[in-house]
Amino acid sequence: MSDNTNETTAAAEYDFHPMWESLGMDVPAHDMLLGAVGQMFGDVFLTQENRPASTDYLNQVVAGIHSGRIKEMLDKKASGEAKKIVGSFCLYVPEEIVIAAGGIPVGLCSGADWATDKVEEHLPRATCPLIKSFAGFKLGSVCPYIESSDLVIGENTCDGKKKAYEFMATQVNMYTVDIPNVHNAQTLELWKGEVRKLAERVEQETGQKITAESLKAAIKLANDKRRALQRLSATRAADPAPISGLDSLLTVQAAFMDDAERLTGAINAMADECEQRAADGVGVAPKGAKRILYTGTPMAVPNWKLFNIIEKAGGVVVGEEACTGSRYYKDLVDESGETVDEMLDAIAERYFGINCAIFTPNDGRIEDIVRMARELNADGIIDCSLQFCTLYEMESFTVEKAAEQAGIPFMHITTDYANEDAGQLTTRIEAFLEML
Ligand code: BJ8
Repeated sequence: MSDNTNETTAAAEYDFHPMWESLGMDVPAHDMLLGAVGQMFGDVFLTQENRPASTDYLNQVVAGIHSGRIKEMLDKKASGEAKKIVGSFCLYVPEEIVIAAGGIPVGLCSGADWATDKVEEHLPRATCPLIKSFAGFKLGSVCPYIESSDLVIGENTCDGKKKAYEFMATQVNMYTVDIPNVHNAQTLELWKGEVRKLAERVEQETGQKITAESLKAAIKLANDKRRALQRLSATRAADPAPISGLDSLLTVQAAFMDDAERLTGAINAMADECEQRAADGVGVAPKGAKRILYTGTPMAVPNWKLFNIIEKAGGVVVGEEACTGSRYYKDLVDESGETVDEMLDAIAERYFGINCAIFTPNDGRIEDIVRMARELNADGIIDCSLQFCTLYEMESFTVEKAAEQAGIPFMHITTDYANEDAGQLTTRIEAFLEML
């Protein structure tokens, strides 16, 4: 296990341009993208006051996100330590299966507009920005994760993604998993079958059989990461909150890209520090700052817009009921299975509990929102949909009703990746915080 700090120091002295060129990327455009993200990261994250010192690890992750980390993965492949790099866009794709078959799982969701004109030659203009973004990153050749992915796994979730994957399959080596839309005993069986088919497809790609031993180790690795995230999340119930929503969001975003074992160590160090800060009454925001539970669509890197607005307006986000939040870590895979079959079933069961808005009804999500708001002592709920996301837009009415019944102030926001509405959002959020 290498030390990330050393790696990043080395990364600063290393010229990654030949690596990006070898991946077929548009290097000048990519330089521009990296420059913009670096600037944004500085403005959003490094201006926060009283951050836990252990969040320095996150700075290192961002510094190496398109450079040192990509090299690390490619080196692992070259040395035979890893067989293939496998990209995905959704929480429903089990990382345990990829790891157990010798692959490195990476998240490909993108949180910035890119090559929109090219995207609109293939996808409608009125498409959710997350979908347009991953298509744009591919068409603009600026994402080293998608360019280094040997296999990309899509999933039949929302209509936009489903249809966009038909286009993506013309661009990359793609396999799509079918996800049921209702939760019951029959659909669970269907889903277990899909998980098995996926395992076979990944094995075929990596050329490595999943064994009971490799699957057990992969389950433990992913569960350890979730346990660390659960610890960190629990510290956020304290007032003052020991860590910002921005840094918490970034921690989960990092979990889709960084080395699992190294990141788990770093998250546990953050949890240690935040437990101590909570005990000492040390916070990132003053005691009494208005506490927000975020719920809604996922926020892929570098979509930090809404959290930045909330926290710059004096609020503090204390939890995220989202795929870039609690849904990623709240449930563990049962570790008692001994055979590959038992473990694949346990994986299927765990992932079937992810409360994506494609499910109808989606009562589990509503219950989680109210439970989390109470457990984390939230003063209000901000529910956000990316523009043109019908699922989360429609479900926001149910969320609002549940918040009302629970007596928790609620606000719904629809936004995209552009900055045009930032001023208007700031005004609305300031007014919401004021009334809490
Ligand atoms: S399990 S939430 S990661 S599908 S925002 S692309 S839903 S139009 S991302 Fe998701 Fe998996 Fe569900 Fe989670 Fe479509 Fe909506 Fe866009 Fe979305």
